[in-house]
Amino acid sequence: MASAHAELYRFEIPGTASVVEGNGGLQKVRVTTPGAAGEIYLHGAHLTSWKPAGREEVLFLSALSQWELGRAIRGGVPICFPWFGGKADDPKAPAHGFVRTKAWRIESIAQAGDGVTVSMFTESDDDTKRWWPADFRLSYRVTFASELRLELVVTNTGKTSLRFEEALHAYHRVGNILDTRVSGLDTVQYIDKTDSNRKKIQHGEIAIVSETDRIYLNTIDAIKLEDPVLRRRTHVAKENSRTTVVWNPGAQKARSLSDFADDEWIQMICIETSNVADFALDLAPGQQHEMKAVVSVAGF
Ligand code: TA6
Repeated sequence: MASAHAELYRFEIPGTASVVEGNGGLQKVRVTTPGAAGEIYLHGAHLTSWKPAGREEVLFLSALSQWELGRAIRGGVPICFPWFGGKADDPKAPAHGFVRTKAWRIESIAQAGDGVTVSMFTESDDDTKRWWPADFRLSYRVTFASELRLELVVTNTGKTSLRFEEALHAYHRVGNILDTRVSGLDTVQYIDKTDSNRKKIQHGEIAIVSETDRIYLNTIDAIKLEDPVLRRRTHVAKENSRTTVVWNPGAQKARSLSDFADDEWIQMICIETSNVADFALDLAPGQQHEMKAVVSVAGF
């Protein structure tokens, strides 16, 4: 065990980035820089905290989240890959794919302007091939600074083309979802997963009053969250992503989630930079695809 820890400690930057034991004994990288503080677990390369300097926590984390191997953390930014939601041809397969419950490894930790970039990776192995026969490598670069930059790079290391879905399933913390408004998707077509996957058109801003589960299609635009309770505007820009998922469980579904308190639906909204559904991606052997999200916040 000591050698494993030594393997991790060599990445530390004294006074800036340390590898520590987090919840449930799971290891995480804790970052403290002039631009921001934050943390990311090696379990699922799961980002769980980003606090820009002088501001409150931006990400939501459920008080009832489980912290154990084989279980996804509830909140932060789960990585969905290589499928989104249930696996179409295998109801027993884990929801949102298998990388959010996989042990990732640290590739590097490096200072980047007023922040720090933590890079992690994971690769196909016998376990992943139980569910999906492809050879792949995932690299995930998270830059904790006055803005949060997320870059997910998929490499096809096999000899045949692969088709995959991907999502950065980001849980944003809000003061009260009933007062929060989401803009940037006006006139965009979406799949309404609460209404038999019917395709509809968004008119104006999104207001959330009950379960909302929508895949917005063929949209490359930034999303804006206006939170009058926390007096905060959040901006989510993206690159190489053609879909955006918006999700809030509402009161009824919240009660059915064992790792989510009944009243927590009021304090969160998922804005998911993604390539899913009609916009799943094909990658030729040896090719790479990089999806990027950039989150910034301002007060008002
Ligand atoms: O992104 C929205 C969604 O697909 C919802 O349908 C809901 O299932 C949510 O993800 C959470 O999924 P999880 O498997 O993390 O409970």
